[in-house]
Amino acid sequence: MPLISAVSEATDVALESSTTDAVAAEARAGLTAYPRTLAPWLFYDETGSRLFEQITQLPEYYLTRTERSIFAAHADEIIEHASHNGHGLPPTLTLIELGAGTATKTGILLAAAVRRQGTVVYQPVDVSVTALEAATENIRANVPGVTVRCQVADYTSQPLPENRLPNTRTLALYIGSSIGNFSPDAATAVLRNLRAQLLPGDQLLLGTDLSPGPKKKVTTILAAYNDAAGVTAAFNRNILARLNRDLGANFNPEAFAHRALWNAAESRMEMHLVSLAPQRVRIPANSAGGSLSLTFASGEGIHTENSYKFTLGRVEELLSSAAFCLTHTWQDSRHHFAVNLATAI
Ligand code: AVI
Repeated sequence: MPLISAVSEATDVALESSTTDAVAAEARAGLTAYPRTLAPWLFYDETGSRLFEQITQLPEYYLTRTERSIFAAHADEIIEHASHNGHGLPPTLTLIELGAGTATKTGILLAAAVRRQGTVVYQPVDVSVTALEAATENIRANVPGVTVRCQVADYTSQPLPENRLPNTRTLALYIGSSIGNFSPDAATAVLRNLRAQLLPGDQLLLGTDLSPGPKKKVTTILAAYNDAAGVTAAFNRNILARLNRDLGANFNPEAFAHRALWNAAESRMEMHLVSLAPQRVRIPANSAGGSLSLTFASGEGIHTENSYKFTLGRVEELLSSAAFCLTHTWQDSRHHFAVNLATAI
């Protein structure tokens, strides 16, 4: 398994050109469809990843803070339950993290694993080399006893690290409610892809943002996606700026308004970019096809993201659709967020 320091420049260049091809294909498919869409993975270029880090620190964006508080309160218990097998010597956990980003919250769980078993192997998986470098640095500096083995991969389709030692069990972390950015069918497919690479008894820790309820108002959710400082608006518009940078398109991102709406029927937040005036945008010819001339009417939107919010029943249903059995759920006292532990069956 390549350590991050061994990721060569050649790998970086190959990744960059395959990413540009994927951006070109996605932009063509989404912007010529009706209604127009752009897939949310397009948010996360360098600028977008930086803006997302800022979002996680906003007063309105409760998700990251709340999940971290659940880890801080229950990390030892989570690791204890994940390690438990009811008989004999408990297995040693290896932690794999899907879409690890900079792994800022993961350190709490890794420290608990080190307390329980002395040392732990941590395998963050992410498409971003920069994010993996930051994750490695962060964990090496802050959590002694952790061996970090990075993998540059798209966890939705590519295989996960495979170097299991005897009497070890995998604890896969899929936290941050990233699962909420997939449609129900795609979420099942992502978890099935993960399940296919695990053994029975392996564990999954899944972070899910919760649906509105007696203690969680829709206005709280809306504010998280429409912050007063305008960082989420900048994050949303960056998707157009990215198409300008990567594909030479000529979007004026400021000519599109950021809209965040609650879709109660689907239990999801939606983000859109709405054209403020009639306008024409050009994308030059690229690997996906000839040049595109796009006409936007005033008020016409591009749907950029869904962020599904879950009931606990829905979490259980989703997990079982991918052959996982929900065993424990930890929530904050306001029932905003849930951290769910499930066993691969
Ligand atoms: C990464 N993902 C879980 C975030 C979310 O809340 O859906 C992305 C995001 N979109 C707007 N703000 C944050």
